[in-house]
Amino acid sequence: MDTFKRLEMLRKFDNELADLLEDEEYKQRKTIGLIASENIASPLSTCLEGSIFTNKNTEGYPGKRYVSGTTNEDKIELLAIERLKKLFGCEHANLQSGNASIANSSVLMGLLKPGEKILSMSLSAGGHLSHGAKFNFSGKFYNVVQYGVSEETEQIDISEVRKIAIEEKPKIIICGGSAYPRLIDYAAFRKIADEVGAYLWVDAAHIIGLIAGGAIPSPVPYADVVTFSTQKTLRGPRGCGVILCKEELKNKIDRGVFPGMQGGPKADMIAARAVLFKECMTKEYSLYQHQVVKNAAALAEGCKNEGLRLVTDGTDTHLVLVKIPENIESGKEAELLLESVGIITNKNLLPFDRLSPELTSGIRIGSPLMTTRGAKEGEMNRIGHLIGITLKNKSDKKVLDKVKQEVDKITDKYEMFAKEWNPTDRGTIKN
Ligand code: DSN
Repeated sequence: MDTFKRLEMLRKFDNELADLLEDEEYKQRKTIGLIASENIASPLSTCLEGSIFTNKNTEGYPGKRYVSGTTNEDKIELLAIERLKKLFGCEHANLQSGNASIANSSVLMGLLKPGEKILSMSLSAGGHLSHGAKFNFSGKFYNVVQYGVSEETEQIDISEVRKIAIEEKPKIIICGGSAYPRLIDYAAFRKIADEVGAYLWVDAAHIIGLIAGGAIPSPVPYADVVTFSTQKTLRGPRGCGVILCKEELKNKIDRGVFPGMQGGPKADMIAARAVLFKECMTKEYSLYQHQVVKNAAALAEGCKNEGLRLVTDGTDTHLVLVKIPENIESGKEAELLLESVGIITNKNLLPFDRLSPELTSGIRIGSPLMTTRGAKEGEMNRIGHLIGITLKNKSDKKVLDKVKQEVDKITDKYEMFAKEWNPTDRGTIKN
């Protein structure tokens, strides 16, 4: 149902919520969205999210449900799994988890006993809280050792990872996370995992769309397990955690998800992802993902030309980590200042950060959402400049007003989902 029809129905019953829906639609349209984990969900998948499939209980797996009447839902789940296998060349896939943190917890539940050892990247180096942060399920129930990045290059030091792995003999090694802008050497991680007899798990939540579109290399040939969410670069709706794994781990992984971590999955969520995976195989999708990478490089260049310093001095992906300049006290101040001119970012810990996670010394920005709206390198470069101008002139109302006017003009130029990325508009669906 489109926003207009939803609004019409809501207005008859709940004005408060109708106002908020209307305001959200306006806000998303009139701001430059740069949060690296956000995107605009594909209309093909949102037409199934919240559809009639939401009425159906499907506890269990296709052919082994604990309820009856699941014929269509079985077909859809099997189709989604087949599409995942084709898209990523994996041996097995599970897409029942309600989100990627549940998928990540299910991997631990399926492969490890409580107290066994995890080796993962620390949060400040770009890891994720579900990889063993002390306040998360993973940190409370498992024995966690972590690696960071080199102080000099701000990138993973693979010899340091090997040293820790040999000393600590983890049962599982995790790479990938939420704030690492560079490519990861999966072959080197595989070698270390084999040397110490550990599973290799790649959390590809941020970069999975780039992988699906062939814009960066895939971890699937190297990893025992790959997990991801569907709302980031993949460009699906929020929610749904996917686990890809080797055939030999199928039963452990499936049991880790159900009954290990959750009960019945959402059938409408699975249906929406099934069509999304088909969309991921189109030419438009691949072009989009290559554009995301080019746009992130242009955004990084724009920031650098304004004198801003970047973690690792750039990016290989969709994501850029900006160090706040000296006149700004924290990432939090930068985030609020940028929001005041209509540029949406998030404060982010940097490697070796001296500030708390509530303040931070950096902001994280990314190109997926504005690329979905249709922006190309020239616009992204300009947006990088606007970030620099805003941060450098935090007390100059005239300058900030001018930036705001430019943000208005930029956002007016674009639809929420550019026609060029929609395979049904272009009529070129393959397969
Ligand atoms: N992992 C968090 C992020 O990267 O923003 C939430 O999805």
